[in-house]
Amino acid sequence: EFSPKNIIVTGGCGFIGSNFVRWVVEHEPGVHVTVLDALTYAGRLENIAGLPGDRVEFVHGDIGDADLLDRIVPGHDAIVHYAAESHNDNSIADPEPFVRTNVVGTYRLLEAARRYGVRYHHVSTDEVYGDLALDDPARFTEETPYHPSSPYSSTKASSDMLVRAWHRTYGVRATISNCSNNYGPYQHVEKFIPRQITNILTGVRPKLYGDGLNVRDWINTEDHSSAVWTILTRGGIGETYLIGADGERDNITVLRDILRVMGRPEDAFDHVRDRPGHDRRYAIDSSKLRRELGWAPAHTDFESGLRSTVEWYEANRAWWEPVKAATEERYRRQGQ
Ligand code: NAD
Ligand code: TDX
Repeated sequence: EFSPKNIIVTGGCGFIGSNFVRWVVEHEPGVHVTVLDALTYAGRLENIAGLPGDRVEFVHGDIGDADLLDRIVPGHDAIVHYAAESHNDNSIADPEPFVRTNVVGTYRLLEAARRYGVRYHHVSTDEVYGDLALDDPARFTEETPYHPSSPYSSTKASSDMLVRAWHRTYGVRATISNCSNNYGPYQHVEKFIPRQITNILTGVRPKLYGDGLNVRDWINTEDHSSAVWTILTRGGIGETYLIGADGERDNITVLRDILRVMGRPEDAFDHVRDRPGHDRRYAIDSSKLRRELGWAPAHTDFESGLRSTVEWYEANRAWWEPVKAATEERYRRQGQ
């Protein structure tokens, strides 16, 4: 077992990265975290506010800054790489930052891991596998061929390929995880679940793309964090693990769940323009991770997870209200 004491978490001020930072502080008392984050529109220092200063240090910077990496990487045992441009709709409107951060940024981090002999864990997505048909009984496994659809997923697929090559060619001690759709607190209001919750809270009708039959495989962020820690400490070097919690649901069902939890009629939403190239279905078979590393999700009751997520957005209006109007205005211009 690998027991890192000093880790760098890139993107630690975003939705999932900040959950991982809080998870490590809570569960691994001997570990110090350096958060490296550029604080883009998606990164907020308040996402890691209140954590003890002797456990978490914040460095404001870009993963693409090789000189900065030369200054901060030495002395760390591991890099856990979450930083990315993460939203499909943004990647369709303007792919350039996705190539810069997801591809070139990952390249810079891999080079730093190679120079300083640091263990590297790469956080990726199930979207690299493309999509499945609604009536296909198959789920993604570690052997599924890559077939990304969007600018976002193609840049994540590219970054996974770089990791594999840097492991095989240069011996970088790397692992990769590909996780399904996350939900929970601190998720940006551009994403499906928080967008609809905050629409309802601001008197706007929820917006469903296309027919709403697209299926996503939902996992609570807490379970993603415990899985990444498991892979970082016990995963086989050079291995890939799929992370998922058997949470397949179509979008219209999720939306009706949100409306019901929030006491609204189940048909109080609008159908809007579909996402170009919209993936039909994602589904994860996470049996390798469960069988080989003994991981299991702890938050498998989607309805109760959704309820606490709704409560978090109700109780934390000051967190999302400042960015809500501009996010909706961007969608409105796209007919969504
Ligand atoms: P997010 O958009 O909420 O956060 C991204 C974070 O990265 C932000 O704090 C941002 O400031 C930072 N960042 C962006 N560009 C940077 C750069 N060049 N240098 C340094 N920091 C930078 O994203 P998220 O939803 O938390 O996703 C985190 C990771 O998990 C991503 O790699 C994403 O591909 C992956 N992932 C997400 C999901 C999901 O459902 N959201 C599922 C599977 C995998
Ligand atoms: O307003 C909306 N209406 C709607 O119907 C939005 C924002 C989305 N949708 C649909 C599109 C998708 O089928 O809901 C589904 C989920 O959409 P997103 O929240 O944008 O997530 P998705 O595109 O599935 O990608 C997410 O999961 C995989 C993350 O954003 C990625 O970072 C991750 O890799």
